[in-house]
Amino acid sequence: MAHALSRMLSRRMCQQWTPLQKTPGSTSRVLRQPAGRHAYATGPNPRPGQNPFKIWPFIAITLAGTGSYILMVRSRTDMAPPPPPPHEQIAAPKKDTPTFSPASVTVLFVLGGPGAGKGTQCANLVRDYHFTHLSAGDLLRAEQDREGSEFGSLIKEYIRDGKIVPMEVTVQLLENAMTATLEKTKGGRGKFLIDGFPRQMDQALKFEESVCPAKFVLFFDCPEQEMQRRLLDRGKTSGRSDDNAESIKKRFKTFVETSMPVVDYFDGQGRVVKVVATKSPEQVYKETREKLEARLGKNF
Ligand code: UP5
Ligand code: MG
Repeated sequence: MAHALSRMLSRRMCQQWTPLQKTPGSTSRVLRQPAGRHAYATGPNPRPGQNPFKIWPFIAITLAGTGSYILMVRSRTDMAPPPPPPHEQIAAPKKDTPTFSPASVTVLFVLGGPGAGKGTQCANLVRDYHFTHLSAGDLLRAEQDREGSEFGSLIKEYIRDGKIVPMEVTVQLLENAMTATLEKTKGGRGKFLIDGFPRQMDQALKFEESVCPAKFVLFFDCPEQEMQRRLLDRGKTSGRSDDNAESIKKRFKTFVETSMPVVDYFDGQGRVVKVVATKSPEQVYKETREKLEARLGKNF
């Protein structure tokens, strides 16, 4: 196209060009172009059959114009706001009332540091009291391994670094799991242990506002040294990407800085049942049952 354009331009220029003439009556000498030579041509005379016009200036102008246009379009694209990250795109619309009513659905949050024994004690409560156990960590690991998940690599990175996965993902996974469980029960009644969640204040507020208010938090209190011993021991066989010294250190930091304020928040509302988690699993369970019965009655 550039070639055709330059040919057309050079043809037009040929028609318009008039060789310099000596001005009649003028005394000054006018530089006369040799025959067949353009006024602005600087190179040697063209050979016969050779196009005497320089087409490069026109090509340069055309290219410069095209380049500026591309730059202008690009700068406008750069100015457009970037699309929100995928996890924000799945955020459920803000709701005025929670999906599940606490009148028909009982939710206990189960919190405690990494390795405090949350999963171990939840298994006992499921066996004896028919709770449905939903571990946020397990749901995230399942989503991470699900083929085709758009959050797989994001979850993998967050868990390895002991960071808290963006709450939109976790809240949605929990709500989906609760819905699926309740669909199977007649009358939609359910008792849930939500293990390892909420780990951050915004998660707590979001869940209670849009999914279901919790009855209280069951908190397993265990010192770091004991939790580290348990996790390193489990890490020999668990295959969990975060059961190693480096990840454990990061998990502890996140727990102290981000998750303990959640426990303190519920404690300030009189909504924490605290259990000492340093003894044997059986002893910890005994204390757990006693404290839950005291709070909920014998047949909770
Ligand atoms: N053990 C248990 N009780 C014992 C006892 N009394 N005496 C001696 N040993 C005991 O137990 C851990 C180990 O200790 C086991 O070997 C057990 O036999 C032994 P377990 O019951 O598994 O403890 P638990 O508190 O459940 O430890 P876990 O490692 O699961 O806790 P985390 O809270 O770190 O893990 P979770 O799976 O909840 O989360 C993992 C990651 O997911 C987080 O770090 C985070 O990156 C991500 N996440 C989010 O981003 N958002 C969420 O909402 C949740 C998780
Ligand atoms: Mg666990």
